[in-house]
Order: sequence, then C-alpha cells, then structure tokens
Amino acid sequence: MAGKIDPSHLQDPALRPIAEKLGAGQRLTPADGLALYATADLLGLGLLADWANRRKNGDRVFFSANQHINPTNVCVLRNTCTFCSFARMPKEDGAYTRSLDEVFHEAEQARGMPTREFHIVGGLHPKLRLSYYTDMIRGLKQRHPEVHIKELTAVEIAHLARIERTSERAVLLAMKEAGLTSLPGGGAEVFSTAVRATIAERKLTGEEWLRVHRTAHELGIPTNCTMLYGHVESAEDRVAHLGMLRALQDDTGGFLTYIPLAYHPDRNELGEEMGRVGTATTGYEDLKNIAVARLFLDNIPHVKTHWPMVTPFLSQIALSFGCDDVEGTVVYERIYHEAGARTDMHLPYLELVRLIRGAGKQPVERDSLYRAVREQFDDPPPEPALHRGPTLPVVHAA
Ligand code: V47
Repeated sequence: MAGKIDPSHLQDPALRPIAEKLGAGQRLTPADGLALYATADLLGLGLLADWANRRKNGDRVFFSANQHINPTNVCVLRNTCTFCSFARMPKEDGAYTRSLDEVFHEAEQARGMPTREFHIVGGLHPKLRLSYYTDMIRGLKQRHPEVHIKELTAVEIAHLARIERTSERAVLLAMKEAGLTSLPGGGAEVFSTAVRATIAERKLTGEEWLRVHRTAHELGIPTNCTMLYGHVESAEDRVAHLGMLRALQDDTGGFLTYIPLAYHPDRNELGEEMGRVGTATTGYEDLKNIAVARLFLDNIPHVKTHWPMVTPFLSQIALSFGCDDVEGTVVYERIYHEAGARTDMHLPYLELVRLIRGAGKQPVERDSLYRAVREQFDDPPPEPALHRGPTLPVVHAA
C-alpha cells in the first residue's frame, strides 16, 4: 500500500490541495483536472499519479502476449477522418481486404509465440457483413482455443449494425456467441462535438460511442477506452472526455483499461493542415496524459501505455507516472506506422519483461480479462537492469 504523499515534493502550489484530496480519498473535479493539465511540475504530477497507481496495483505491471491483426484498411470514412493515415477508399492504391483464409494464415504466427490475445481492428468496409467477423472469430477460436479475441471498435460495431439493419446489441450478441472476449477502446478520439467536426466529421458521436460500450457492458462484454490527444483538442476537451468515461464506468464498471493514444501527424490531412508532419507529441505531453488519466479516472483499474506510439523508452518511464499496463508483443502494427511511428512492429516477450523489471516493477503476464497467467520469468533469466549502466534498455525486434 502506498504511504502518504509528502507535499514538500510538490513544486507547484496548485498541486497541494489536489494531493490533500487524494489523501482523503476524494474524487477530483473538472477544475482539478484542468489544474493537473496546467501544471509545469511534471515530477510533482508524476509523484501523485505514481501514488494513485501504487494504491491500486502496487508494483505490479501487466502486459499481454498479443498479436494485432487488421483485416481491412478499406473505410467509408476515409475522406472525413482527417487524422487517420491507415484508411483507403475501396479502389485506392494500397487498399486491401483479407479473405478469412488470409486472416487465419496471419494468425498462424501465434503457434511459434506465446500469444494469448488477438487484437483485431480495421476500417468501415462498405460490403463486409457481420458473418465475415463472426466466422473469423469462430475460425480463430477453433484453431487457437486458448487465445482471447478482442475485436472491433465501437465505430465498427455501429457500422455493422447499420449494414445489417439491426441493433448494436444484436451485433455484439452475435460476436459474443461466436467467442468474442472483449472490445478494444479505439474510435473514441475526443468526444467534443467541435473537435469531432474538425477531425472526424462523420464518425460516430461521443454519445453513440459511449452507448455501444454501455451496451457491451450490459451484455457482459468488458471493453477498453481511449482518447486521441495531441491535435486540436484543448485541456477542457480532454477533461470533459475523461469525465464522460468516468461517469459510464460509475454506472457499469465495464472498462478494463484506459489507453491515451498519441496523435501521429504523418501522411494524413490533419497533420498537413497543422504543419505538424514529422513532429509527433512530446514525451512531456505523453507523460502528462498518462498521469492526469491515472488521477482523474479513479474507477478504471488500469492505465495502459501504448509503446508503438510513444516508444518503449517512454513507456518504461510512464511506469513511474501512473501506468501499470504495457501494450503487448503486437507482432505487426499498421495504424501508427502508416502515420509515422518509428518504433519496431514487435516487442519480444522477454524484452517486455526486461523493460518492466528495468523500471523496478514486477511484470505480470495477463490475459484479456487481466487475470494473471504468469508471474515468474526465470527461463531464461532476463538480464538485470542494474547491470546495464545509466542508459535504458535498447529494444530490438526479434
Ligand atoms: O481509433 C488512428 C487511433 C485507434 C491515428 O483497446 C491514430 O487495447 C494516432 O483501437 N495517430 C485504433 N492514433 C486503435 C485502437 C487501439 C490501439 C491500442 C490499444 C487498444 C486497446 C486499441 O487508433 C483509432 C484512433 O484513435 N489512430 N490514426 C494517428 N494518425
């Protein structure tokens, strides 16, 4: 259990009343959230977030052995989600749609790896039917019965409901019956109507995104949640977004983890308009978004750092800024690499273990439901971080 917060470590006086509230177990208000975003005392903010995280998770840091699969990049929102570099029109150069056999073939890599989760998201394809996805889930479960399936964002679920002229509930139920475990948290972007009008004009609204997740929770399907930050949104927009996630979690308890997603500006219209090509978010901003989320989302058990976006180096530091959950092995990632991420596609399992241990934390391999599946990693023993000198571990792809 974390001890008391020592206010003398906080440089910014605005953080002291917030520290008192946290110590007294009081919930932070939107004004507190704005004060956290406004502070220049990053270490003070990190101290508070680390304290809040230790109270929930102690020294344990979760990671998963997962494989990302993107069955199609064809998306009817191609021309209106201006932040996205992944989507293509059906006949555009680079457009692809995998047959089920191709998806099963890609998933075969799991046999040589310790994979426990397939993370599957794609575009809003105008023709792919619900049966494509339910057959995919059934086929994957047949071939890899132990592997959990986390598939389709709320936006894709709503799109399928429109195509099938049915309800989102019916789509979710069909996917659950086929073997779905959980939903990923993408598509939330920033809930503000004004921001969505600029970056995702025709996408599901914030209310609709929340409705799909509420329905999933009612059906016993846990989900993740996200926020895409570092583009045109304000601190007020971010705090309002976190407030809406917290309110839904109060009602349902169905969110497993929150993942702040750092905007990458290459090869997309928004990045060009903002003159941001080649300049992703800063480490300062990334750590701040992790820490504020850990403090504000007092009812969501985990906060995950997505290393493909912010680098394994920053993800390791994030473990002292409120994070207890690291994106997994991934294997092959397309969405952020299309948008300029320069990280490796894959982080080997033991590199993840070493990264977590190198931060002085206790690695815990988890399944999609955050049940611990492995906590001892002595075969072969990872190199102790203390022997590596002052630099952070270098991470190589397998
Ligand atoms: O919704 C798209 C984001 C999301 C860009 O639940 C971009 O564990 C940055 O669902 N720069 C989809 N981000 C990814 C997703 C996800 C990712 C990691 C973990 C989990 C989880 C879910 O990717 C989209 C959007 O917010 N995205 N383009 C871009 N240029």
